[in-house]
Amino acid sequence: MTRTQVAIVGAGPAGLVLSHLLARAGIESIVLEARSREYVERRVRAGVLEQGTVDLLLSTGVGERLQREGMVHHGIELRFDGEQHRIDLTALSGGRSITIYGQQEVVKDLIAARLAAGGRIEFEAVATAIDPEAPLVRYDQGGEPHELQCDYVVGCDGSHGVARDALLRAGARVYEREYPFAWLGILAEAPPSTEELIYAYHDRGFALHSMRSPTLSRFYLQVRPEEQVGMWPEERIRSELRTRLGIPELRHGPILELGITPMRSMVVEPMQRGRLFLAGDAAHIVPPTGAKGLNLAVADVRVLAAALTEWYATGRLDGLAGYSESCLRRVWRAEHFSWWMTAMLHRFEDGDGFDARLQLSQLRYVTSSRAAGASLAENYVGLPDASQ
Ligand code: RFL
Ligand code: PHB
Repeated sequence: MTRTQVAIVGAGPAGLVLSHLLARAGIESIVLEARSREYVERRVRAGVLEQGTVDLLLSTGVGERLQREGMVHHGIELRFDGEQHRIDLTALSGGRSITIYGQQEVVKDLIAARLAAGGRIEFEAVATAIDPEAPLVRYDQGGEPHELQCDYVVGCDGSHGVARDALLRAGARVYEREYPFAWLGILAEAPPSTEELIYAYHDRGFALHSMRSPTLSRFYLQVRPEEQVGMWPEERIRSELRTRLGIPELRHGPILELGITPMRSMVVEPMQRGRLFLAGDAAHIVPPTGAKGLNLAVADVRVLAAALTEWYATGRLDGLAGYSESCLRRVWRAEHFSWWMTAMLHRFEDGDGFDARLQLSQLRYVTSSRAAGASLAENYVGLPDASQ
């Protein structure tokens, strides 16, 4: 049996940023992570960091490599019906921008910083049960059962972890939607064929051209949810990307990673009961079209770290009591934006073409009206708290 102040389940961006912020405030935590360090450092996921996320990492001393290697982008491109349009994010959002820097790089930087500061992350430690009353976390590591006692438990273990179920058993409820498609994610050793991200609406389905570095391209293709990666040989992927993105001369190279992700929306309300809190994907999932998931995870733990710091310093509970309400405003704004981007850019089963005509009309509107473009831009770069 071990004891700490805050038990954190999950070493993704939510758990690691929380542990980092708490340590800076002098609060002790232990992070339990089901997978190995190598596995979490290699897991390819998100790539778009909002300015607020970047600012937090920089101002708390874990942004040195991010500042050196991250690619600052001031716009994105929308392609549809043979047309190309740039959304000038910076001009339309009052000077904000996004940074392209792989999620696994953020995770690597945070793990290195925590371990260098003497922080404790237990890898290959699988949480099996959470008692929100005690509170404590039971976990298995090295074939042995263990118990971690604490003042608070924070579930940062994603939507398939144990914390969400513990909160639902304690009376929280879940709101969910599934979409009738998935994304095939492709990481290729090829220089990007574009300077800025391209979101393409096409008769054959949505496609996205993103990147990780000057030599690594990241692509996504809309596929049916039941499809398997084996149905996508390299030549089929390349041909589909060329067609949907409208780039006949698309640069290609060896495919390093391939995976299929179903698309869904999910919110748990409230995000807290007693001494158990949820943060990040454990509490909410957005379809990745709005690039919001990682940014929401960081926004949650920023609020939680401030509330826990207040509690340990003064014994005041206001911050902790307001955690869920404060996070859910941002979460539902991001849920709406992600659903809206998804609905605008993907092909749906659409008998007479009514939906497609609505989508094209919406795309023409956001690319020709300054007001509509500004709405997309300010949501994409991240809204200030006062607007949510
Ligand atoms: P994570 O990163 O899933 O971390 C959860 C951790 O918990 C561990 N775990 C457990 N540990 C101990 N015991 C258990 N019982 C456990 N069960 C699970 C897991 O091993 C894992 O290490 O959640 P977190 O920290 O909340 O972070 C959320 C983000 O990872 C997620 O929202 C983003 O990746 C979503 N996302 C994107 N977000 C963005 O902001 N911008 C993007 O451009 C973006 N693109 C994406 C994405 C997600 C994608 N996929 C694969 C879902 C693109 C894709 C394709
Ligand atoms: C990515 O680079 O992985 C990425 C970019 C934009 C999105 C989703 C994912 O909307």
